[in-house]
Amino acid sequence: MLPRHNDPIAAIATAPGRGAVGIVRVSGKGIAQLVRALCAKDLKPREATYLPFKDAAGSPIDHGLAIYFPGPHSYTGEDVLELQAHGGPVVLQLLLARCLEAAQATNADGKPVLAGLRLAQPGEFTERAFLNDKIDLAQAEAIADLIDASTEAAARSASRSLSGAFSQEIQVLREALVHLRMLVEATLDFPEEEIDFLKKADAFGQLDRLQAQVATVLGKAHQGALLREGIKVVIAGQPNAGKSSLLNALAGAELAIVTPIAGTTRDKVQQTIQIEGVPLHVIDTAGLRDSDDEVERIGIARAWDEIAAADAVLFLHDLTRVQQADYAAADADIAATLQQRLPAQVPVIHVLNKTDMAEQAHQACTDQLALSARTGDGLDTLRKRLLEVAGWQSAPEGLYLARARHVEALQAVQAHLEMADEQLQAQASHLDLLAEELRLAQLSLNSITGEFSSDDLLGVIFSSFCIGK
Ligand SMILES: Nc1nc2c(ncn2[C@@H]2O[C@H](COP(=O)(O)OP(=O)(O)O)[C@@H](O)[C@H]2O)c(=O)[nH]1
Ligand SMILES: [Mg+2]
Repeated sequence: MLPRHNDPIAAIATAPGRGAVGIVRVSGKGIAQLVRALCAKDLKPREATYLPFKDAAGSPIDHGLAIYFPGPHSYTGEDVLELQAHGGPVVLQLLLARCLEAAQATNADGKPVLAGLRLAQPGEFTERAFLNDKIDLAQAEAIADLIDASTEAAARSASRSLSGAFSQEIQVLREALVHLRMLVEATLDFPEEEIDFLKKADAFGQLDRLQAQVATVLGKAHQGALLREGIKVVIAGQPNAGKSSLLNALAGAELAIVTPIAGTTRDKVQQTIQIEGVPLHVIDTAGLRDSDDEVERIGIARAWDEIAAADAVLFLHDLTRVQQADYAAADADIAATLQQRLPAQVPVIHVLNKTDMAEQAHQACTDQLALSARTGDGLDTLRKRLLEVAGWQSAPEGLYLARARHVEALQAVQAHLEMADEQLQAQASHLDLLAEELRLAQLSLNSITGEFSSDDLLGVIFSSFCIGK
């Protein structure tokens, strides 16, 4: 464990700015003396006590509630003190400074009241909770995800992950995997009987069932990751096709400027909308055409950058102009470039806009959608299509929030189990290779809940938290 994990830490736990209440939090091993120095009395564990928070000279900074949670029954698993004061930035800064100062002061035996108390890094309280086995890594991530949740569905699923629903499923997979590994490792010690022994012990069936279970969990994790991260949808097309109008219609607000003048949109405009709780980051771009205007050209280059990073592209066509030869030719050029620049798995949805102006009702073919950004006709079909493209299967009950990291780890587990399966099915099975694949599968599985995680990974995860959490 890094030495910094032993220091006592302090931080303002509430959001910066003004609020009715603000909280300063201290965590460390053996902070009872600091509690006494700050509160001028011993506090009953986990009970709120109303008292003055005094500065070194004895005059009150504020009055408020102090709560002492002796470890291990606390958020971090260490001793924790929470001071609830009025939520002004200056009051809280003074209170925080007072904690640091009181910790440095020496007591009767000439030692500091609480040696080494320092300001906490972002996420450090939660990191301690993880290191002290109060929660596993997937739950720690769920705390940040709950705080960051942008939709109700995301918040509810994060809360389910936090209470351990996701970790529980990983645990079930791990037990099945460990069982199979024990079987294979035992067989390694008795090479004569090898494969017959494994057959009798139903190793084939166990591996099959495990693969099916992993596939189910992966499916759910994928949905959970979608809820957390959403997908990036870029609207592209020629000038005046109605791209900005479509963004506005989807967002239900006038975000992008709409005019009949070609080349109005020069820089990208982005808005996150939600459909059934799934966040979609929709990006309106400059119309694609050859332009002599320097600013517009930069806008068009940016549009192509956005398109290259999209999860899905809405390619807009203006129904009032599709019959014109030069318009159709320019659309064909864009389509060709799209095909060149986009990875094969990124879907392009062709959207025929301005149905309200089209002379005859337009029959869209299967890979096309017809709508009117002006009247809103056909928008619902587009929304459904976007959810399909995102891979959203309308929320199964009990969904938990997951991260791309979890999905990748489960995919790695799946790949190792497939290789293990190949070894098992092979004419001349190499049991040592089989054992190795199962071991690697378990390492990947463990990385989700943090049974095995490098300090680097922990650094990345916890540094994205807010300070005081
Ligand atoms: N009739 C009709 N006009 C539309 C529709 N969508 C956009 N327009 C008009 O087409 C013009 C260009 O729209 P805009 O959204 O700025 O196109 P962009 O250049 O692709 O962003 C504006 O005059 C819009 O009012 C539609 O669905 N029906
Ligand atoms: Mg525009």
